[in-house]
Amino acid sequence: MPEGPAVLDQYAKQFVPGVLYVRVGQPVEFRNTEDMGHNVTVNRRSTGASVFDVETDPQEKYVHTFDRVGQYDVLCSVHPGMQATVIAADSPLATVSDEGGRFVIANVSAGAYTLSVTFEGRTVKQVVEVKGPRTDVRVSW
Ligand SMILES: [Cu+2]
Repeated sequence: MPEGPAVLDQYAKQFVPGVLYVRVGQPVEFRNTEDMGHNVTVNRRSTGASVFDVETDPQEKYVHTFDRVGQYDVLCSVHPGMQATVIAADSPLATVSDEGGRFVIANVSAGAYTLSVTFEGRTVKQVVEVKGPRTDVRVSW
């Protein structure tokens, strides 16, 4: 479990970062660090079920701890263009790629794993066999 909360900020009429990976049980601070009122609406992507819906006044924050693995759509009901994704996982073996889609997950023990990759709402899974200190993976999209 990472130390401290994860942070999803509202700044310049955007959620920053656009994709946030958190651990189940890790507090997440939804901050508003600009002088403009916002809202945070979070829905579970798989079902559309509402998780919470709160106003976030300037310089305020709302803390939520996700207790279920899954992907969550984050919206601001005040500004229709504002959106983000929270991915809550119960494993440390997760990361967010760079802009080129490259990623590194360190300290993975040898064995067979199912790699799950999500991009713009679509998820693909493939089996990965980790055998040595470095395993290169190309995701079949
Ligand atoms: Cu907003």
